Amino acid sequence: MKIEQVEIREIELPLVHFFETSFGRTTKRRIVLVRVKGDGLAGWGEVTCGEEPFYSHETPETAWHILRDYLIPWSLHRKWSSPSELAAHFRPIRGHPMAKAGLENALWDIEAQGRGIPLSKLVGGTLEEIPCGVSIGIQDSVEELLETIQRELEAGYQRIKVKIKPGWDVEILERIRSKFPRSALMADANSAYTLADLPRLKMLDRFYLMMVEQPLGWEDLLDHAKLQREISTPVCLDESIHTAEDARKAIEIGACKIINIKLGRVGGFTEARRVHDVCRGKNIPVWCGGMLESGIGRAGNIALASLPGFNLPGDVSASRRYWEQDIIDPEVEVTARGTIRVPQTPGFGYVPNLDRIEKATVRKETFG
Ligand code: OSB
Ligand code: MG
Repeated sequence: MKIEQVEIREIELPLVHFFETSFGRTTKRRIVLVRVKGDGLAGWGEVTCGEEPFYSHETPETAWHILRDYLIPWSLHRKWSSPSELAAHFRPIRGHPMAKAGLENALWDIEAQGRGIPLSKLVGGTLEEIPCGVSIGIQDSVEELLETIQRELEAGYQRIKVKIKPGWDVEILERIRSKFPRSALMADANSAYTLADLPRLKMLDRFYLMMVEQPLGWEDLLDHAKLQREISTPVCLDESIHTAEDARKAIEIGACKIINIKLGRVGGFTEARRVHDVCRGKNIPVWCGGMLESGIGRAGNIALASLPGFNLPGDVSASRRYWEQDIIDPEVEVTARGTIRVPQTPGFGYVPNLDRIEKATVRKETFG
């Protein structure tokens, strides 16, 4: 496949409800989309970074810079025999996995279209339906949180994830457990604690959570291993796992019992599949995380979550939880049993709504 043209654009999409984590509140997403033309086809990818360098160092601005000045010049007008070659070619550029994933994943879309098969099949997916959970941000009050949980459980979602931070943790979980004693529940701290909080973190064991996600430092493995020895709740790593090598090391030292795989955080499908394979070989369950993606990134997540090792419900949920109107047709919908059907049409399986994308665009640059 030859890359003939690359277009990057930034779109702005307001969230239907704000999303708050230990690092802050988001009300409107700024999303960089990548469209690649090659072999007479067009493929799409999404850069999943946050607006601010709080989840990771990447922002729409850094992604734009790295795409424009490195990734696009390094790949344009060249021939690639597989999208995986791109990941290897980009290796000298340190970091910036989300910018890399935006471009690489567009190539996977083209490759799937060219072969006339769904993206999920191309990347090795086997599930036809993926189990879904929801990630619920910090709310203005516990009552609002409890109402939201109730609504999502009624919609059929198979597990609830709530965000925690010091001051919004044990008391909140107590309230949730007294109202929903039997629901599959987990908590994500987005690195809001340190080992000095060990007494507090030990209290989490009272709530028989499926797991606690990324309680400690965003690049830490060692302290997570120390913590895991002190608590019975399984530790799941998100922020700390950037590569398959990170996953191997984390598992080896006992830093986690579960891993959240995000396409952007690990740099695209090539590395995401490697992380999946390492975990599968060690019997470590994985699930697909989310980054408040538009339909384009969401479609990639659905394909990833169809791989055989994804045996826990992920954070991939319906478009309508995020957007008034998504930028793909049809929108992503969730069945009453809390699953998403993996699309079976060639490519990423949904149609980008060019009209809506154009209306949301705030800047655009074309290369080649
Ligand atoms: O830590 O998983 C996270 C959103 C933005 C940044 C980090 C995270 C999240 C989520 C939301 O939990 C997942 C989603 O619904 O897309
Ligand atoms: Mg997380």
